[in-house]
Amino acid sequence: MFKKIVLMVFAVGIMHCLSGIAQANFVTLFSDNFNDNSLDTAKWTLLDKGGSSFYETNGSAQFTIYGSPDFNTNSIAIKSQTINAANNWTSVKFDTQWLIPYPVTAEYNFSVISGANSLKVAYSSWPYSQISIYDNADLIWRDTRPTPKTMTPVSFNINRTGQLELWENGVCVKALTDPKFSLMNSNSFQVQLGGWDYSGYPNQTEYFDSVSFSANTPVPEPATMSLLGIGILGLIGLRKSYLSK
Ligand SMILES: [Ca+2]
Ligand SMILES: [Ca+2]
Repeated sequence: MFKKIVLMVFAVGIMHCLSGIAQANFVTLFSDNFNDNSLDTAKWTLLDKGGSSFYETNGSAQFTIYGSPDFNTNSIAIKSQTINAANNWTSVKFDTQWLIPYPVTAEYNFSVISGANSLKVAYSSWPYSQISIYDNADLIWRDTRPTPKTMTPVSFNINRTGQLELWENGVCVKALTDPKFSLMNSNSFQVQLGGWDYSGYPNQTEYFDSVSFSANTPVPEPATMSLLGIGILGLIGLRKSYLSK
């Protein structure tokens, strides 16, 4: 009986995620592998509010977060250049790998941003290890979850219809649906990676690698194109018959 329930839950979870985005055909619009030991300033702006540090080293982006009870003076992040997606995108996707080997009290996060709007995924390690998704300042989901102690692929998918999916290591962690999520009507994006800490605990480090942002944009299929062609021919025919009257 227990096994049956587990299987049912598993199936529902997977179906929920697959129904939206996972099978889409994404084209990469922005990427960085952090492999040359210096931050590519054509791609990124460093937002260092003080006390913390950023290095591109050993093939990854490394943030060492120093705590202080003020986000505005003690957070650190890198924010990407503007990434433009075609205005008929159906889903966009942020992919990376991240590693938080010794979480203590800090929040470790990444965001997809458009102007003043953002969707953020954050691990916080105090009072216990949990993961949260925020739409602007609103917490829209939170659950307990251990931080990734090895470099772990994560994917945050945003569907135009208002479905968000969070994947970790190829497994759907959470799908949320609300057509009123911000970013649904945006065509230009930025991604941001970083962290901050409320406490005074020093030297909490997180790593990111293999960042990419991609979009799925529908391409008319041959069958659709020929239907479109027949439609246009039909219209021409109608116009001709109208004019000949
Ligand atoms: Ca670099
Ligand atoms: Ca790398």
